Amino acid sequence: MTFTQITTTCPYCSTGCSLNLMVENGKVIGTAPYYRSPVNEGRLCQKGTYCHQFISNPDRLKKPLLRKGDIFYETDWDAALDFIAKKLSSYKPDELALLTSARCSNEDNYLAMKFARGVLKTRHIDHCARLCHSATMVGLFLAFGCNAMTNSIPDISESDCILCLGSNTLEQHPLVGRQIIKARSRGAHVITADPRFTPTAVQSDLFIQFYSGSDVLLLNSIMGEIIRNNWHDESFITERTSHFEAVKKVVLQRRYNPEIAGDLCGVSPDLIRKTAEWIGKADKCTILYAMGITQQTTGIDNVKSIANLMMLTGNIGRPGTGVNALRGQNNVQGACDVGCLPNLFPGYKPVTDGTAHRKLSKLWGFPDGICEPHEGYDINIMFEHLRSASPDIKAMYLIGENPVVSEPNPAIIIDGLKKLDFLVVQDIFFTETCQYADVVLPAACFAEKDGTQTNTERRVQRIRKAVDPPGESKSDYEIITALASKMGYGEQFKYTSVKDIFEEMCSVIPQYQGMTWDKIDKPGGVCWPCEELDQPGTPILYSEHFAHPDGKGVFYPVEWKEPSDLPDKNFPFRLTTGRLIWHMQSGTMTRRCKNLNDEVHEGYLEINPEDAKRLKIRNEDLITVSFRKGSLVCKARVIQDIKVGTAFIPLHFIERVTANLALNSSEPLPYISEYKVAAISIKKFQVEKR
Ligand SMILES: Nc1nc2c(c(=O)[nH]1)N[C@H]1C(S)=C(S)[C@@H](COP(=O)(O)OP(=O)(O)OC[C@H]3O[C@@H](n4cnc5c(=O)[nH]c(N)nc54)[C@H](O)[C@@H]3O)O[C@H]1N2
Ligand SMILES: Nc1nc2c(c(=O)[nH]1)N[C@H]1C(S)=C(S)[C@@H](COP(=O)(O)OP(=O)(O)OC[C@H]3O[C@@H](n4cnc5c(=O)[nH]c(N)nc54)[C@H](O)[C@@H]3O)O[C@H]1N2
Ligand code: SF4
Ligand SMILES: [Mo]
Repeated sequence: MTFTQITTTCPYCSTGCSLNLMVENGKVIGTAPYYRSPVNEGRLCQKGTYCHQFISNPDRLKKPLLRKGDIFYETDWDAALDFIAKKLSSYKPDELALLTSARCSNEDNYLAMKFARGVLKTRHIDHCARLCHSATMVGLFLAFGCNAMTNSIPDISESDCILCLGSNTLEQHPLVGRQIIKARSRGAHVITADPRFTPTAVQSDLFIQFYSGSDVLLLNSIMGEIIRNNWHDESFITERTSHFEAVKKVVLQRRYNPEIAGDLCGVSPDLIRKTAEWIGKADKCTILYAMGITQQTTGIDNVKSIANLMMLTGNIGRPGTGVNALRGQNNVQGACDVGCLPNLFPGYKPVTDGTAHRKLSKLWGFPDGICEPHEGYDINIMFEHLRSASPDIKAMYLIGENPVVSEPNPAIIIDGLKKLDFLVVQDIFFTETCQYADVVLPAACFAEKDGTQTNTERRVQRIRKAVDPPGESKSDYEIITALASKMGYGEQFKYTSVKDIFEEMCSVIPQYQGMTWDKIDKPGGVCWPCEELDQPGTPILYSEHFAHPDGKGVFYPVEWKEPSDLPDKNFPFRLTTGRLIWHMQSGTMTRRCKNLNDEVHEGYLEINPEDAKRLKIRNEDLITVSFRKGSLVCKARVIQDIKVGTAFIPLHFIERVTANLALNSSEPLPYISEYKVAAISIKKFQVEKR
């Protein structure tokens, strides 16, 4: 019997906790704490603790599958890759689209990006960051010149005042949540603003239970109060920022007075005043935000407004301060860094930047050049185009994405996937999306490959191979390399190890240029920017200047706009969707972990007892939920924690597919879907009589 422990990074959320995988006779049998990471210091949440259960789940894909009619047949790699190579070579570059995965390593993503732009020569590459933090990418870039989380996870415990706005940190980033508790035990004030009384709200000193979609109203009101009381940081504003006067003018308007704004938000004006006082008087205040802010049609405005508040109070560039936009998936930060975006090359260089285009072309050495220097389609536009009668996208290659469950309108997505002439899906399980593929390729999971991933605080850390992949499955970077070779580009994908890929990747990302394999191999890895070999990395951004050419942060005046799908007489409730601590996204992995699935295994709708009583609905009753565009049936969970007039459905269960039917896409610029506000009606389910 052999027994080993391999240290690696958790495959679920962007917190990036380190853990040990316990390996017995070539099988991962459990996890054990790894104490030397500054991120989690040995602690794990439930998902990390039980991650071994999906690794060895018998449902794992083990062989490539080829569709014939309605049936999939197992095939070998040679036959599958020959077929894919032949098909993909038959399309023009602009007819091809590729989605990479925020669940995969940096090296997987970098190679998939190089494959798309160099081999397929397509501009159409994207991944799920679009559904998640695209509002942050635009909003923080405008305000600060760079869109990353400003401070580090351990740093949060040094704050004197923490505002959790649209982040259920204790459930969705539990080991970031631990830092909130640490700060609070030192005496810090914690404020949570959320329509639901979440586990994060439980850990707070002040809870603002406001209506979803009223964030700008709340933030402007807080800023007005801070300015009226002279709690703003004049020297920071003068020395480090521009355009403050425009914001001052907006937030001092009468409509943002705590009385008026409070009424519209559904909260008492005293709560707004208290929040303003705590933030205004704190020496070090930090804000944590996530999907409650970004997944609205006004997402960019919300983000700009957050940036305004933190610049107004001088809470940028010091320990315990900052705008901490908590990323979602384990490697969504990395997938963006390496350039899996339709408008940006590695290191956030615009694809239209001639110098960046020439540099990449030269380094990669494709004799027939790379993709055109124009922006490609993002994931939403790809699917939008697939709605037309004869779509311009003919073939898609999806790596570790499950759009049938995750995108806002599954009927449209399924219809679009069916219209494709050719679809490849590369996953570790046979997902809802695989059903529409022509070829399904079996990928190795995080425990079966080496590489790096980048967490929410820009920390690049190692993942390490603990066991062999099941059956004939291969790591994503190996599959891409083999396919590139079949398509005649073996030379451009000649790597002897993952370290080779890492080194090439670092050479094209300025923020990673000072990293080496040895440097990131140590506990806690390295936070970017790390531009010089002798530099240790940068946990806190903007300590001296912002990333704009003039070094200044920019204030943007923002007026509150109503959400696009507000309740009315026929649809009187506001529905919001979100997550549970037990499950991850479309649930492909966590629903296969017994200990997690035993806790919650089906979807439901949360409703306040007051509303339930009026509708004569009891806990566990079946109910019909109707949207403007569809309906679904699920159980009711009658619970005090949700605001009267509001309802919540967790997104991890297939029931959500119908829930997503109702949700509106998208504001034009980042094109994000409004997953957080939709008008619904609720009634007790009745079997229709014939
Ligand atoms: N357990 C678990 N953890 C996860 C994930 C998971 O699936 N499961 N997914 C990961 C991913 S990809 C992401 S993006 C993150 C998301 O992390 P979070 O954004 O923290 O998660 P959500 O539950 O989507 O939404 C956060 C909160 O926003 C609130 N909210 C709803 N509407 C509004 C509003 O209008 N304004 C405000 N201010 N708040 C509102 C919701 O009630 C909810 O409590 O989590 C990551 N971590
Ligand atoms: N209603 C509603 N819908 C939402 C949201 C919401 O708040 N409400 N949130 C949105 C957000 S923030 C996000 S990020 C998206 C997420 O959307 P998706 O990215 O589609 O969600 P996941 O379920 O994480 O899908 C990832 C897939 O990767 C696979 N995978 C895991 N590891 C590997 C690997 O190593 N290799 C390969 N090839 N595959 C792997 C998993 O099995 C899974 O099928 O969902 C969005 N959808
Ligand atoms: S907090 Fe996130 S990274 Fe840490 S163990 Fe839980 S799911 Fe994994
Ligand atoms: Mo996300």
